Amino acid sequence: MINSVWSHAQNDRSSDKLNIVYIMTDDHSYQTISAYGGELTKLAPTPNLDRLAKKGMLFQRAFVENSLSTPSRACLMTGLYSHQNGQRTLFGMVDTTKTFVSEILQQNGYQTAVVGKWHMRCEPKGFDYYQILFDQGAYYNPEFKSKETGGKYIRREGYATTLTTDYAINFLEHRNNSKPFCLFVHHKAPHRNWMPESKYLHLYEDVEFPYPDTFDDDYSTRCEPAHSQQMEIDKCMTIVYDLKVNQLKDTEPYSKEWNAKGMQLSLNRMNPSERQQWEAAYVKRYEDFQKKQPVGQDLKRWKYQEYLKDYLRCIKSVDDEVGRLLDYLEKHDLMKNTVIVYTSDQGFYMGEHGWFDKRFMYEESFRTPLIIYYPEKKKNSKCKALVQNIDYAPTILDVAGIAKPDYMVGNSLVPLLKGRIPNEWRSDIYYHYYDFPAQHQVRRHDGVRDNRYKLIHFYDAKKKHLNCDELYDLQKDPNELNNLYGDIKYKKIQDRLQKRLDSYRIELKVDEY
Ligand code: SGN
Ligand code: CA
Repeated sequence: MINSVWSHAQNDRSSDKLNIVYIMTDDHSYQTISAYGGELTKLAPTPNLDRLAKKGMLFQRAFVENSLSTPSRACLMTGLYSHQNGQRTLFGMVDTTKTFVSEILQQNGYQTAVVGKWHMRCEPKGFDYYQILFDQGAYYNPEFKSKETGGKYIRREGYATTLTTDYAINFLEHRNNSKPFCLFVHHKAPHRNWMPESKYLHLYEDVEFPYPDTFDDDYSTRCEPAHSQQMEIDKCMTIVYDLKVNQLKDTEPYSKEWNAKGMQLSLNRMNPSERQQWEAAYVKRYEDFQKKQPVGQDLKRWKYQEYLKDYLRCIKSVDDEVGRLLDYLEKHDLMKNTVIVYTSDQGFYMGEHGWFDKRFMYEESFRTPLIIYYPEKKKNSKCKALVQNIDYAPTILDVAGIAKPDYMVGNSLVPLLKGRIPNEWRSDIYYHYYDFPAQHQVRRHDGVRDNRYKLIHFYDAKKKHLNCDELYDLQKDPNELNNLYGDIKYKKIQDRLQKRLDSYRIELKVDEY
């Protein structure tokens, strides 16, 4: 016994170098993490994410460079902006000649793994171990593929959030102890259509969630894109697919809404016991809907309440599973030499501006949660520096003691984690969204944000008359209701931001705007 412990310890060179556990959820809003202090979290707290925040650093100004899944993942892997790595839109394709951060880690002696949602069209590159979901992944009994399944996706019994954590722990259990590791844990949850785990189907059943200040925004002062988007809870959130009122008879209103069949396919994945528990829970919602027959503002509010219940139930499972992973790391004495990141591929609207989904450069979707634990560094601290997902690859490399390649544009967050904001730290960030026309119809735009102001340029490369701009003073107007573009009082600021936006476009060789 003693011998085997001794030989294990002798082989365990992983403690020389820091390990990395990077956890990323899909569409998790900072508004629904208690450590960020939002109203919703008073009713739906996240104790395990808070536990991580208490041990580490909470970034209050963390942003993405393109608020969509595959672009965000390509940015993480390459350390490049969308136009540099090729993944501009959801269905686009990352340029696979670019080196992935996982490849660099591998070449430098790290053992690498990714579990859960991969989502990109290319195969995982630079991973010793992977267990990845098919496309967006399913919540119930989803298909995963690994090196061992010969490229085939195989159905696994269980709930996506739990299975993803199982695979993460499986990697940790069987890893090569003589090497440091980097493990990417990419959850499907809480992505649309927000299907909760069986044990949480009744959670928050009697809770009434507060409405955001901008719930009934009429977009006056904003230009065309805020009016023409298709992400309003009111008009675009569907009764059957999004809100699971799947008991409607074919003759009843809403029964043939968009993607009602998609809901059926999701239900068909369940085993009889899961299906029974599901029906027992959602028949109540159906009855409530039939009884109230809500229309107009009542319908919008009814949808919002039910949307939040499902979304927050999915978050509850995420929080539990993050807790399970932290327990594992603690139990195996890995907290002393492991950096732990928690983030999302972008933010999400929880009814702000009347919306769900993301894509816009407005705060709720542009910002993303970011919590980082760095062993023995500042505990329970908050950081207000402007950081962006282009910084993640350089940070991971820095943690691993590997020099950042010249082509990477972001900066390592390690100095910040050690409690120091370098003098030359950036004072603004660049954003660019490309996916139009596409689902939710958010127009293409780019823009710049500094610590106080934001300038957004919406464009249509073909129809110049659709081009328009918005300017916000985030200090005076954090909800971005008051577009100041063209306001003479803000001319100096507008000119300054325009100049900065122009210089970003030149510097980064942006080819459309
Ligand atoms: C799916 C969703 C959209 C969502 C995109 C992108 N529709 O297409 O609502 O905007 O994913 O999300 S659904 O009917 O399939 O649920 S992302 O997080 O992958 O970028
Ligand atoms: Ca996403």
